[in-house]
Amino acid sequence: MRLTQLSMLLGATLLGAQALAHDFTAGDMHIIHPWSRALPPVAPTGAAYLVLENKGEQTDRLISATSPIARRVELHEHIHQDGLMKMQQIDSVEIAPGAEVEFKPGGHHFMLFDLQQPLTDGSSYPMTLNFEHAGKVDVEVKVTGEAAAAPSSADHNHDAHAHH
Ligand SMILES: [Cu+2]
Repeated sequence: MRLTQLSMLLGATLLGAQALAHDFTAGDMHIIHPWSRALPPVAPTGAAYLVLENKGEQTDRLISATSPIARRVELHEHIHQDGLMKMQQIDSVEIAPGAEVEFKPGGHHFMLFDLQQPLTDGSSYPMTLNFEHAGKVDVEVKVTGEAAAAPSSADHNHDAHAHH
């Protein structure tokens, strides 16, 4: 009885993971699981993440991105400078042949400015990626609230100060 319940639970979890992972292919470029963290409706900016995999034999370059839900989308990276974590805009992201470049919190990300619709958990929105070789690729970005529960180090420091 217990085993049956467990396997049903596992099955559901696997199905859930598969539904969550979605991917897109354009030429040699494989784009895996574009996602955004859910934000309060008033948030003016958001971020998007994904994984780029170059299955071809020439270097490609992500040049820009656009989305109908944001007035402007920029490519950003995080850098450590004078002991601080800062983000800055970058012109392009190079994807070498066979390489996998992961956009993730604290690393490369798409910055969406002037959001035209809220990033609510369970919703999705279109984004167009512009590659030097693979060209324009439309992807669907899924918004998830999962990761929002993890406090950032900044929040943690703030709490620590408040209590001492
Ligand atoms: Cu940014």
